[in-house]
Amino acid sequence: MTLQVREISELSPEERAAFFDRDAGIQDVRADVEKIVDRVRTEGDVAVREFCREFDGVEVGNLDVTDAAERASDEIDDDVREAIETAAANVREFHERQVPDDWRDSFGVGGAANDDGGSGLRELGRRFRPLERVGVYAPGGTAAYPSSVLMGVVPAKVAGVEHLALATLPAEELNPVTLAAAHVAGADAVYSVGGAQAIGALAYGTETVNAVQKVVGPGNKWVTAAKAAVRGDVDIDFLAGPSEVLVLADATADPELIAADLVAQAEHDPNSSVVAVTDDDDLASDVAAAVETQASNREREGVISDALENDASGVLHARSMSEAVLFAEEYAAEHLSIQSDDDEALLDRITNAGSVFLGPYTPVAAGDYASGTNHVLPTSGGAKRYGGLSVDTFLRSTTVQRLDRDGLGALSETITTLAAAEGLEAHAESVRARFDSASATSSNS
Ligand code: HSO
Ligand code: ZN
Repeated sequence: MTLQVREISELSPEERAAFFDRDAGIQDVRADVEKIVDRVRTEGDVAVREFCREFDGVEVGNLDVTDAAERASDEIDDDVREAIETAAANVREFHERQVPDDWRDSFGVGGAANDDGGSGLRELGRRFRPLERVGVYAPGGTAAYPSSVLMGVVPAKVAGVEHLALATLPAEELNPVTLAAAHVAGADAVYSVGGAQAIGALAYGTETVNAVQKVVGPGNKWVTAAKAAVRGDVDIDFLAGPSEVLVLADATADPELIAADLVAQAEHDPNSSVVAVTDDDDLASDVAAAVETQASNREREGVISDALENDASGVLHARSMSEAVLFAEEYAAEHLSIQSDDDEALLDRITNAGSVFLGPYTPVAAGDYASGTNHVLPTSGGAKRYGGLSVDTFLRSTTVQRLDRDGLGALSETITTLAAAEGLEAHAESVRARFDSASATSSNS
């Protein structure tokens, strides 16, 4: 496998589009997935068991394996348990910083545009309350990701979610490391079910599985299509596709380290995309060469080479760092690594990225596992519109207000004029009533 360095300015419109039109690839399974989800909704556990048998070749015994998760953390190797605990602690610490405080403040009585300094009260605020019931999906088969369990469960528990259910695909045996991660992270229930049927079970509930208000977490295209199918009946985080990374680098960067990060994310999935963009000719060819050498020595060489051959992967040469930044902005990568001795200045010019990694000692794998940031991030250009999993994902906000007589008086004309303009007389009347009725005039509060 040889990696060609390409000039950004010489890419054809189709080649450019291939970089930017990445998607979760769920179209071809959508119709089948809708049928699965529908049968789980109407038939419950029976359908869940049937689909686990049919699609995953697994005979599910007990669907509820919460007890097994409790035991698992005693059964795994000490060093793995300690690594889970360290990672969980760092993820918890970072997400605790995100918990917003409720607040209430007094604003000027006439409104922001018309503050006459009067004495009336216009008190406004916001409060945040956790969702009560959330489901986290974690792949648990051959590609089991205990780290994704931590990334879903820990922030939800930090937000205050009372009942956190984890669904994970049973392979021949449940992955003990995934189960232990669920326990360490604080999951309240663990269900042994994967695939689209797991999402249906979490969304609608079955005899065994409690229905949740929101389903989050990454999965294969069946899982992602199922999240698309239940969206609306329950909330979801977002539709995530295969992992991606874009490295923005200049002549000061180390090509071996860039290549290492590209190969690392390429080992996730044959459809992963990995890109390096630089204004330096020599660095571009050194990165391409280093990727080839490193990729050929890896256990997951097959997956890696498929990902490298993806139309949305490659080493690109830009005529300037400005051109490179524009490309990165359009790409809107899940992970953006900036390798330059002027990285903060480049970061200032970036808006679209799920998670940013600065400097030679900050590999993407640090965020994947243990530094504390979340690794459930927007792929496929989603970073142009939303961010990754955070404490906010598990909260709903409510606004609160109180006006007094003078406060409402200062706003009454604005309200009644707009109400009249909308033809909503009763709205206007509800304001006037405060000043007409005897009870309202008896007090000023
Ligand atoms: N890079 C993946 C997360 C992951 N990496 C899990 C290793 N394990 C998506 O951000
Ligand atoms: Zn990764």
